[in-house]
Amino acid sequence: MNELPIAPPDPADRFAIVVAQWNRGVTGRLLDGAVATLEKAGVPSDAIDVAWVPGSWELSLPAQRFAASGKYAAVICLGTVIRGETTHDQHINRAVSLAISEIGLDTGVPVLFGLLTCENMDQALARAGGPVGNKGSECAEAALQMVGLLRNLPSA
Ligand code: RBF
Repeated sequence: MNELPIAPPDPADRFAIVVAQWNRGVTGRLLDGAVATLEKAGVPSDAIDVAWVPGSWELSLPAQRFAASGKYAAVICLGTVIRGETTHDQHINRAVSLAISEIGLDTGVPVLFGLLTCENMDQALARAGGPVGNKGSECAEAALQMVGLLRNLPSA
C-alpha cells in the first residue's frame, strides 16, 4: 500500500472565500473560523480573498469565477440556510450543492461546501463555533488537505 502524502501549503497558494450575508451572525463566525484556520496553517492574510454575496443562492457564480481564474488553490463557500415555513431551503440547498460540486469537477479546483442547512438558528449557531464545532474552520481544513493531496496526484 502506498498512502499519498498531504503536501504542506505552498507560500504562493491563494485561497478565495465566498460568504453569504443572509444570517450574517452565523456566516461571520464561519468566516472567522475559516480565516483563522488558514492563517494557523501558515497562509498569509493577504493571500486570502473574501467576497460577500447577498445570500447562499449567489455563492456559486463568484465561486465559479474564482475557480476558473486559475489564481486560487481552493475556493471555500460559506452560507447558512434555515428552514422556514416554505420550501425555499430545499431549492437553495439543492442548487448550491449541485453547482459547487460541478464547479470543482469542471475546473479541477477544490470548491468546499460550507453551507449550513439547518432546521433553526440554534442548530446553526451550534455549528458556527458552538458545541458542534465551527464548520467554516472544518472547510478550511478540508481545503488545505485537498490542496496538499492534489499536489501529489497525477495531473488531469
Ligand atoms: N439565503 C440564505 O443564505 N439563507 C436563508 O436562510 C435564506 N432564506 C431565504 C428565504 C426566502 C423565502 C427567500 C426568497 C430567500 C432566502 N435567502 C436565503 C436568500 C437567497 O439565498 C437569495 O439571496 C435570494 O433569493 C436572491 O436571489
